[in-house]
Amino acid sequence: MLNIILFGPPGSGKGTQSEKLVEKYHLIHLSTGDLLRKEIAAETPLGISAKAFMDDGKLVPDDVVIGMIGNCIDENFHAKGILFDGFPRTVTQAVALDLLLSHKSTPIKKVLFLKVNEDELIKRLVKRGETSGRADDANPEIQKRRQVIYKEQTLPVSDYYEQFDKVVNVEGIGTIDDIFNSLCEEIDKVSLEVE
Ligand code: B4P
Repeated sequence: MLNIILFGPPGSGKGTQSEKLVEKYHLIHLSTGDLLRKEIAAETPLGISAKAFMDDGKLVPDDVVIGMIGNCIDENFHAKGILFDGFPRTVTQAVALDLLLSHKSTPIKKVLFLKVNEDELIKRLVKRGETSGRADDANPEIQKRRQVIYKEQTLPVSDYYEQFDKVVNVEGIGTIDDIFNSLCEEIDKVSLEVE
């Protein structure tokens, strides 16, 4: 399977690029942000507990997210590959993901790290906030908190995958199409190995 992680800070364009990548490579798109927002909209018990964390700019607890992703991997085991968007966001989640995939003998092939500086991230999220209706976009203080939490809890995930030589840095500033092309170049290198 062609299993890829799209990694980067909040607002780096993971969701934007994922939509284009899954279409081109016929991958399953697993976005924990989207899955959690669906649970919230359906007012499930999981959604109700996740909402408070997300609205506050905090990460949803690992056990909740890992359980949710475990079910999705089981359901999509026969897919051509999975694009993980916004997951893993902690080293605990990364270790759990490796374990889940090792049961299926289908490891992560590459971690594509979208590099965007903090000023640009805040600019993008303020703009997204004008239309998204997301509570975590509405407040600059919450946006700053998300960037702090990213540095403390999520950035170490790239070191975790670095030890297995899986991380590739991709410039995340530029036009959406140029960034997409850079990501495709990297995926093409691994997709040849998978075929
Ligand atoms: P997510 O839904 O994953 O979203 P995100 O990090 O805010 O944004 P993303 O990087 O996808 O950026 P986008 O394409 O929208 O997370 C939301 C919350 O869910 C988390 O804070 C957390 O609470 C919870 N959560 C999710 N996963 C979790 C997990 N694994 N564990 C625990 N909690 C979890 O792009 C941003 C904006 O920039 C858009 O408006 C876009 O149009 C614009 N943009 C994109 N590319 C651009 C470009 N090249 N130039 C200019 N603008 C661009």
